Amino acid sequence: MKGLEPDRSTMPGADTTARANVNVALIKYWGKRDTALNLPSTGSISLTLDGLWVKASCAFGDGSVDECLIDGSGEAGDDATRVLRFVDLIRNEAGIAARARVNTTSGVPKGIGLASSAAAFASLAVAVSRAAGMRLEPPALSALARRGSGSAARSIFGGFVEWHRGERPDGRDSIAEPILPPAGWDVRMVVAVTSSARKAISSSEGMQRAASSPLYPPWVESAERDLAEARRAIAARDLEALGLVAEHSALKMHAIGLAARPPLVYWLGATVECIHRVWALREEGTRGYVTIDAGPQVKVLCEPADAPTIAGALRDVAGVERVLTCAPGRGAEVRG
Ligand code: 2P0
Repeated sequence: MKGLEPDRSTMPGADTTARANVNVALIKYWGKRDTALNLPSTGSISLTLDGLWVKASCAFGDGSVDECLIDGSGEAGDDATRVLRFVDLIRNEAGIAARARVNTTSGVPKGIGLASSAAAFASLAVAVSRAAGMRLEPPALSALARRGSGSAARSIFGGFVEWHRGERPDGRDSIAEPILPPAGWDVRMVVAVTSSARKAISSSEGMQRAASSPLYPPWVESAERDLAEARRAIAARDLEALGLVAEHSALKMHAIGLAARPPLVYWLGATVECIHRVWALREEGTRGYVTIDAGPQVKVLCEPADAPTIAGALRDVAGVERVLTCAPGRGAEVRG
């Protein structure tokens, strides 16, 4: 990968810690043009959120095997396999052979559609590449994080972020870039958790299933229009314009699943109730706009002043377990 210069000041063996926040897509990534490289069929636009983070530490040493601790557990499993495959990729890029000790701690509930994999692979990209002696600029870190989990490409940056589809088969141009820093537009994302159960269908599997839907080609064809509308709305700090196109992108993504074979429905009853509650508030003048990812949680984009009203209304919906309110967050960073 271009730009991967060895960092002479960070010798292999040093322990490096990095932290990254989750992001929520306003214009969704749903489907891949290359599954091995996590190259998306369309671009996407997201908001990185404060307070929902994953921390990763890595050191390379002379152990005989790689070690991976996830939230204090060293058990082998799908998550550890995925992390160690990512470590392997970076080790190859760095041209080293040493074994890795990796430790991740999550401040986000995993596997419930709160984008923990985005924060995990963004923090791992930073920590593991530095521990391996590389010093990568943010665009190269974004391309690297994407290999772990597509949406992780966006969590390298804070605030509003666009991840470009790219045209190249090798994915070098499929990287994210910041649109507005966290302080550029103070909005809130209210998150209603309707289930803490791990989802049955992963995003990767959901995206494969989406390809069988007759609504998939129109999704790809309409992506550029949605992206342009969102870019314009962000530049103008126009909450209504951004909210309406974000809501449209999310509902269109879930409509693909309804029409897929076999069908895919991530929503629960409480998910639908939350949508109606937000729309009812909007009729009364409290502006909130819904987005939903690969799970049953409902996220609502709004002005800071309206967040308490929206959070209170969602807390009252039967089936809502808890409600969080997040401000725009920072990009991935090295922590001492
Ligand atoms: C997004 N999602 O844009 C979309 C919307 C979920 C719904 O990116 O297979 O965990 O690792 O590239 O990044 C979640 O998918 O999937 C996701 P992989 P990822 O945020």
